[in-house]
Amino acid sequence: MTGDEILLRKFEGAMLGAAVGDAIGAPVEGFSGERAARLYDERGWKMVSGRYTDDTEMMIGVAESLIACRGFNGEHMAMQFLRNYDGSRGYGPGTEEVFRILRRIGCQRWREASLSLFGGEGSYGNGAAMRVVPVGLLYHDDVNKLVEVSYESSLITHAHQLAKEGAALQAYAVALAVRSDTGGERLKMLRALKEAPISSSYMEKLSRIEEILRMERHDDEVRKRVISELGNGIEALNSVPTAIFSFLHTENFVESIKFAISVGGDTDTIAAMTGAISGAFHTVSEIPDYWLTDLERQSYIRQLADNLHKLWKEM
Ligand code: F2R
Ligand code: MG
Repeated sequence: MTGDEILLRKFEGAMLGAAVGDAIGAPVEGFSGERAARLYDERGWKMVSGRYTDDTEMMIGVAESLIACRGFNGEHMAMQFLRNYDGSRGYGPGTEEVFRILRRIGCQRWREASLSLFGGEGSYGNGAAMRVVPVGLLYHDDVNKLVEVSYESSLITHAHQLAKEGAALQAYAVALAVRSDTGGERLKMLRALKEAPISSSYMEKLSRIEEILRMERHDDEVRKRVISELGNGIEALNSVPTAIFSFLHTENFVESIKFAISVGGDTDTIAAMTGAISGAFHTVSEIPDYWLTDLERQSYIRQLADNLHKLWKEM
């Protein structure tokens, strides 16, 4: 396989990996880790329905807009989010409020809508990080642009610094996974992540990841420390580091998704972000057919990945 063919498989792995993680996590969102893992153990880890949620719907919007505009255009991306919006996908209340504001003031004022939320500090939810995969792919070899577009695309719905940094960290993890060779050493990736422009809150989480990774493996203890020290919540700070850990701690795509589900909580988003990093690292070839065939709109998501790869080559 040529380097370019491998790269294409990494782009497809990231986009489809995110959607697969989202669809697997959705039916067990809010469950404890034990309950979520038990449900899937009983059904041999077959998907329940293959239906994706807001995570994938918004990731599709980011990809469609980057492709149509050949790069970031805030007004267009905000319009694309509104065009794609399906209220049955389980959006966060803050994001739905931003959509109402955007409909009222117009998408040309996309920079303003998210600023009024939560008493003016903006949302620190993980809604910007969960959809950022296409940014990590398109700018995988240009970290300054990657950070800039992660922040700008976050601002459409999430103005809080922790939400924007979480998105940049997730995009950078995807980019590093794209750049790594599949036999590469994972701890190198963790060291590289520490070079990202992130505040002490995220830096502290990355140090915790390193400590937990060094533990002698006793899965229940590892899981307990992940939940209490990294988190399994809806906040970017309590979910992006958990997704990074789920990838670093495991050997292949399937195990990374199983681990992400087994921490419980915001399972669709943690598994989506894990699936994006893991799929980018291991390539689409490692995502089992029994997950891909059940996934809603899998051929369209693959086509978006292919178009992002084509755009990256033309840039
Ligand atoms: N929302 C869900 N799942 C529940 C679905 C219920 C739904 N009604 C249904 O069943 O159909 N999942 C999705 O939400 C997460 C992403 O959320 P996002 O887009 O970041 O939303 P939001 O509302 O901006 O933030 C989430 C919550 O975090 C708290 N919060 C955020 N910023 C805050 C601040 N500055 N101060 C205080 N609290 C803040 C709020 O409780 C927000 O509502 C993903 O899991 C996605 O899948
Ligand atoms: Mg969701």
